[in-house]
Amino acid sequence: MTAARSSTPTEVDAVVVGAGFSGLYLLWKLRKHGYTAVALDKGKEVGGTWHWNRYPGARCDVDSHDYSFGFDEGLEQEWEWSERYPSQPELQAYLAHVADRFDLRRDIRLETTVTEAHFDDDTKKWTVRTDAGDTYVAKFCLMAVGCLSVPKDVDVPGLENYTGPIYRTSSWPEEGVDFSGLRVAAIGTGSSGVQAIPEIAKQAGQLTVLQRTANFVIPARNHKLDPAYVADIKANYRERRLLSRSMPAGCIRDDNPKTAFEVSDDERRAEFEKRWEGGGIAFLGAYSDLMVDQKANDAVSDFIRSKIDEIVTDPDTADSLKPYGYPMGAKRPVVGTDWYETFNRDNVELVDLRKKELDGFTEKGMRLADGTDYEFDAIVLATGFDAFTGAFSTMDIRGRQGRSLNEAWSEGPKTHLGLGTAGFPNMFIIANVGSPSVLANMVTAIEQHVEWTVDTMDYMRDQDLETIEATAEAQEAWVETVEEIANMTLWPQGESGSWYRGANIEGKPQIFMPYAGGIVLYEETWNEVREAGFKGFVLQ
Ligand code: N01
Repeated sequence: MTAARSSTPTEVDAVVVGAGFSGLYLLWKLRKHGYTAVALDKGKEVGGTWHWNRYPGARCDVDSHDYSFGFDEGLEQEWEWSERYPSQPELQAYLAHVADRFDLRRDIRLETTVTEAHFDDDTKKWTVRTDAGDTYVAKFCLMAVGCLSVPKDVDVPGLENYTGPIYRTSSWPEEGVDFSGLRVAAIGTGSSGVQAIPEIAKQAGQLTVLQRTANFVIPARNHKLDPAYVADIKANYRERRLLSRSMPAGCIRDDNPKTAFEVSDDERRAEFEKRWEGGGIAFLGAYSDLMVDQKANDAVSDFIRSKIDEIVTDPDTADSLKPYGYPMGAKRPVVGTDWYETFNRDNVELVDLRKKELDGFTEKGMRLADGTDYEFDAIVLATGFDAFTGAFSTMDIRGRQGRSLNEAWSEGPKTHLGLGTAGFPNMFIIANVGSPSVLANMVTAIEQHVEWTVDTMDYMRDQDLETIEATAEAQEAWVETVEEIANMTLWPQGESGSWYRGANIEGKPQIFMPYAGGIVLYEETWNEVREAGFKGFVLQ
């Protein structure tokens, strides 16, 4: 607990919780529209997810020029992305540059964790308190908290017995870690583990990878950007942004309109090969039915398994690395560099926890159920997040009549369009549960929400309205819509426990949280709601 900074409440129009992509854009937009605002963030620097997840190899898997703000032409033109996919240091530098360039820092309080946000039924205002002892009073409470900001508790048996250093990808030491010559264990083979493990393997003396569920890993094929390519993008940036907004994924992807079985086996294989060579998430656009038709999904899954056989020299290891039991894409597809190749290294061992049970961690390492002992000099955890709702549940958020959000969401998070929730007036949620968020280019999804939020605030100001609040009926209907759309796809399937539906956290209510209809349909829905006088919201 930090010492109290001020006891007198500061009154602003809006409190923004978070200073990552959403928080920064909100601050910029709010200021431009004449609102006073403050953004509160627990990090030492702006950047949100890109501040915390600074493990070796951390990188986005959306093209740099699309995973960036489109609100200012000067910013677009002056910023130089150096690689196809932006690395964490480059993204962190970009977001710091945005904060400086637009003088946003004067309204940002870093190393400040929001502990509570309470709505007052009489004043119709939110009181937001922080661990720094500050109190803010605001008409609007804007949740720019990110979908993956609370690391998942580690449920590895006996980890507390281990006395060596434990590093988490989600809060990597700023000074980095030197693994040279060390015996290292890595747990977790999702996007974070798949990026960190090949980098750690290059340094460590011996690396033991503990894998529970194998993932479908597509090669990234990251590379330096050609100046002529960049010049072309910059010359036509507006068109590119508009095109991105017209694509369901919120970024430009060469999606094939054909279905997987309307072509010959040879043509299908050639398409998969071409996309495997091209790298990245565009692989998912090989056929339009990969995420809706099990047979099409089996075809692409078999293709990836055949690639694993081609790359990994030891057949047992190859077998362990092959994912089964869920459709490709039902868990967030993973994009990696040298992931499968890493298991051909002499200093890397894969322990398949499906075949070799872990008895538990010991003071110096771990013991498998067959009695094999391992000693490690360090353990790396890449074990995921309490996604979407995690950041909300760490704060004491209370709406009308002091009702807590945790209680309101005890059966799972319910929102109308992902923007607001019944009983919590003037609390807007940015690109999180109930909206395209993680199933689209996050930056495009954030831009949509920030624009709609501030437009709504403008409307309320013009009409002299005090509150906006989702109705319980509208949010029940929206939760159903989100579920129905997800059920048209293969996303909700699979025994793998995806964080999309909270299945990676024991006891968490399982509902499919992101909206799977894409940003275009989503925008159409918002436009209809808006034109019908904010249907499903009560304004007064
Ligand atoms: O987390 P995850 P992540 N024993 O939940 C394993 C984004 N992201 O941080 O599948 C053993 O995906 C768990 O195993 P299992 C992206 O959206 C993007 O890697 O539960 N293993 C799994 O392998 C991504 O989806 C980028 O069986 C245990 C892993 O830990 C999201 O963040 C980069 C375990 C967790 O994987 C989250 O990715 C990084 C246990 N007790 C992240 N508990 C890019 O843009 C958990 N696991 C490229």
